[in-house]
Amino acid sequence: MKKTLSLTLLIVLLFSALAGMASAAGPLPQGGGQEYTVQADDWLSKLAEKNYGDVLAWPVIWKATNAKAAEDDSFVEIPNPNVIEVGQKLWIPDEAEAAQFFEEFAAERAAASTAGSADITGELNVLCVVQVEWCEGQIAEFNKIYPGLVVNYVRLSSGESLTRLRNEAANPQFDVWWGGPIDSYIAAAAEGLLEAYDSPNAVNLRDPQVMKAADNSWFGIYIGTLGFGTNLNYLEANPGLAAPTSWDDLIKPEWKGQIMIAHPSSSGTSYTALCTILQLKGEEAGWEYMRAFAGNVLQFTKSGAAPANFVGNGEAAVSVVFSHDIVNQIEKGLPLQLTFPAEGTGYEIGGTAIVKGAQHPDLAKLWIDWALTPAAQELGPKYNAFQAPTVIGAEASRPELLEVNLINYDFDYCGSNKTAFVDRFTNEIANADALKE
Ligand code: S7P
Repeated sequence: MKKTLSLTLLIVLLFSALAGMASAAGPLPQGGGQEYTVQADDWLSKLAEKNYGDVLAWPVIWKATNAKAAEDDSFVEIPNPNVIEVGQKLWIPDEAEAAQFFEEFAAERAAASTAGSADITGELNVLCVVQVEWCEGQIAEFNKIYPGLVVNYVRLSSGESLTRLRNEAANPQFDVWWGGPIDSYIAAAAEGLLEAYDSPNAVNLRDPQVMKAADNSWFGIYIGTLGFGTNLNYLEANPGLAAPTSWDDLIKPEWKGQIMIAHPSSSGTSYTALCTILQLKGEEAGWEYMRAFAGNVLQFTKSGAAPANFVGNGEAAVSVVFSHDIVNQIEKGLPLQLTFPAEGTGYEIGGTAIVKGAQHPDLAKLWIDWALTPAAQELGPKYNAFQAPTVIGAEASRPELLEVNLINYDFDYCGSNKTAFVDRFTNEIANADALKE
């Protein structure tokens, strides 16, 4: 199955939780529910979409079937919702029951956040890809529930972190990789750099089909959309100009030398933008566009979020960055206007994974379990990180960042072509010799 997350799904992510689920659903079974026998190629979220018009209602069928199994021998308990067998009997509850099951499930997941333990000791090494403030904040929060652990971290951009994992494959220095778009995780998994882990908290994911690897080698922990951040002072000084609202605006002559973006070899943000263009325009026209776009770029940076800061400080007029990183700079007082391309923008699912051959795999598992709890995922805004969470029971701090026109971003396509696309960009469009730090 292709890993894509549709606009509908993203909108549903925001509005279908808890009590909203039943009213947002489609043709709910009426009059006490019904039995269903599993067919080949069925999975719970697919059945949830068919019966309730909402892929995210899958926990309802899971919970309802397990409740039936407790009182009726013809039903079998489903221990792992990702595994259902052909011929197995499921229970599809009616509207009222479905809403009740969903509410119970969400409350249960919120309450199941890791309790932690002071007795666990040791050292955990984290390869952290989000902004330093969030890396440090998240580690401090983890340490509150595991005070006996010494947690070390290094912050690198996505591409750099993937290179680091490749270089250290024979002697891994990191236990856990946290943050950065899953394109890099898909590439890393294909190269055997990640360790599969069947986390008990993967059940919290809103859509496990899309938000984790089928083999549990990585998990999605947040969602972010690409946007444009334009310097308001520049617009004021150039009254004929308006902030761009289309990818095509960025290749117009008026923005020559006024655009900043990271280089896709180092940055996951920039790679998301590159792969967005290749999907929106098709590969041939996409590469042509990238050539014109690069002609308007003042300078490529190493870090994906940095252009928002540089542009906010007047070094250029427009930055192409994840929208939550633009919001971060606006919150800090920089004069930026956030806009989105009307024809559609790309987005990320941020990932986390255990590194293959990690020296402290059991401690890495504690990190992953915790990262998949609503409590951990709701911490972002405290550390100026405004991505949307991926787990049930955690609310998005800035839902409006997802309420934009999104392309049907194909993570498998972007992940499996990452090395080839980055090499082509570097060889044919712009080398990575003098990236701005
Ligand atoms: O700042 C948070 C964030 O935008 O950083 C990640 C980003 O890929 C890391 O930066 P690079 O572009 O430099 O790789 C995103 O996953 C995350 O949302």
